[in-house]
Amino acid sequence: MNDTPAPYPLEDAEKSRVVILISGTGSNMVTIAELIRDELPEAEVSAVICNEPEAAGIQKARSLGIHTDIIDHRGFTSREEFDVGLMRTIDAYDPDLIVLAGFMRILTPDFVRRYEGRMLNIHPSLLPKYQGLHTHKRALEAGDSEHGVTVHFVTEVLDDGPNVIQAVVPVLDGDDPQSLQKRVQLQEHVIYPIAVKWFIEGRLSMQKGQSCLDNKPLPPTGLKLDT
Ligand code: NHR
Ligand code: GAR
Repeated sequence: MNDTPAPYPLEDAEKSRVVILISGTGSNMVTIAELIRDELPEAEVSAVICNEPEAAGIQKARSLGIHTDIIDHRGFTSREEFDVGLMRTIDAYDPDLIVLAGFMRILTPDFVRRYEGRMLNIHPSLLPKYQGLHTHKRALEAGDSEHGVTVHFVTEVLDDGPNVIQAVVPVLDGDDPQSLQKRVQLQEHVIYPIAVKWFIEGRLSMQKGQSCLDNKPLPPTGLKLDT
């Protein structure tokens, strides 16, 4: 990884390699793949890996000319076996960064430890609020006036790794989980590319369990964008 632009086009072997894990629509994957294609010549998306054979994101990755691997978790006898299969596939690409983009399987401690410090996730809430699933419904039921989305480093405990960046959105009268999700997703497509760019440029790191930008600790919320 370079923090100064190369004076000549990089050979493929010198590029930072990114592997993106998805389970569904793949809209975050597309924004990150386009960012890397258009703005980060020093990086490449080596593969998109998906655990859902029917996911719409697989075709989107192929249309972008990205290699895809499908690893259906139902073909494994346990979570551990699935994660071993996933690790083997990932390691074949020797990635510098692993991006969880709507990846819906909880990962085992052995898996997370292997990639700690180089695995990011986007979670649709203002972490530490609403870890786990159904975040939009939970924010509405709690009567929150604000909701949002967080990019964080992945650690062993679900949705608990240090925050990198957050975007806040208002909750509006008449919102349902779907309308709120749409507002949040627009911000996902803003903040995830920022975090990935920082990482590829060598500016973002996890040090002693904290997210650091240019070697300075970020606040516990991560960088906070208010919209
Ligand atoms: N794994 C670890 N160890 N740590 C994290 O922070 C992780 C993780 C795996 C995935 C993404 C995540 C989120 O952002 C993520 C973060 C799936 C579930 C879940 O309950 C929870 C959180 C996240 C992803 N999955 C069910 C399971 O049994 C399956 C649900 C389904 O298939 O729809 O794995 O919130
Ligand atoms: C995103 O909204 C992401 O925040 C959420 O899944 C969606 C995937 O959309 N992640 C989770 O809920 C993790 N538990 P996408 O496939 O279009 O990027």
